[in-house]
Amino acid sequence: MKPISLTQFLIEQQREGRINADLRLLIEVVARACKRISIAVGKGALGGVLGSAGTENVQGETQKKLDVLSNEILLEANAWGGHLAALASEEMDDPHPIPDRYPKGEYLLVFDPLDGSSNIDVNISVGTIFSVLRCPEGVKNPDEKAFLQPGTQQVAAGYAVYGSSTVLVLTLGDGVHQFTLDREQGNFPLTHSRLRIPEDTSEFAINMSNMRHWEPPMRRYIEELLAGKTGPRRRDFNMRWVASMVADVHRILTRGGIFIYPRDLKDPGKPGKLRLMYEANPMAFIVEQAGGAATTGRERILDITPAQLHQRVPVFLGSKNEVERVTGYHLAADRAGEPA
Ligand code: AFP
Repeated sequence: MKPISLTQFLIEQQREGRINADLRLLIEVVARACKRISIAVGKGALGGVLGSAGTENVQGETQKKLDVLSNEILLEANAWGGHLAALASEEMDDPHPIPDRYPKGEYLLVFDPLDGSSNIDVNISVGTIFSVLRCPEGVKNPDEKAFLQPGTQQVAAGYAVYGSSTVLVLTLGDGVHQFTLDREQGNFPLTHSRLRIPEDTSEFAINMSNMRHWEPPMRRYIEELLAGKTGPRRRDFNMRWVASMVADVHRILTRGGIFIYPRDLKDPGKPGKLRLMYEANPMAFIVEQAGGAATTGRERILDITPAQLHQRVPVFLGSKNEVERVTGYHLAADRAGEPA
């Protein structure tokens, strides 16, 4: 049987009363923007888009030409449709208002236009991550405060991976679904419904080069995994680290695993590398919807009320039993009053 397309899937969701017409349009527009980004990424050196743009984003990170282009594609695609009240991007200091010449809608769109961008120039998978919130009632001109809602308030989240194929993974709060871009037809057929992350895993993803900066419970957990069959876990574990969160999370959704970017003490003022609103919240929503778990090592990511748009958090997500175990190690160390 021919798979249904993203458009058909969304129409069915609307008929079943899960989404309204504006949210359907929003997801369609984001998917179309991802298709354009996928084309730009796929051109590589031929598109003249590799390399640095010579600018820095709000986090002080050097922007790649494709970071800037992807951000522009998402802004332009979403500004005029009438479904959004405002947008916020990892690449912009402040929320982006909808220009007055366009109608405004009830949703807020938050995105990381090109995650893993340090991998662009070396032809390794990168992606786009997005999250959709409702604009608080009565707010006509949403500022940063309107966006500071816990992840439990997300009405949709998803990501695209621009890899050997382009996939779009989406949750509307009722399971996780995967669509694959058909490059000839230009549409996104549904290729996997209701993805499930196995509860147990023997695969972990972490940047081990930071080990000397980790907190003791974090070191304990990884040392136990590394000890393999002869250690307390009594089995061998394998490690993978793409350094594009989208690609690492996609692998975990496909075959299980745990992804960790812990707090480290290199820069004690920074509670982690990854951004709560652009990376951790949408991925946590997706992972929980697929039966996995997502914490900061201490609390559920989706329960955090953000204090700032560009806030960072430690991230532990994926196969439930491993996330619960390492979270348990952190909580036990806190209870015992162990110094960090
Ligand atoms: P870039 O977008 O700057 O490449 O960062 C990617 C990322 O935010 C996330 O996608 C990776 O999991 C993580 O950083 C990789 O961080 P390290 O370079 O410290 O391993």
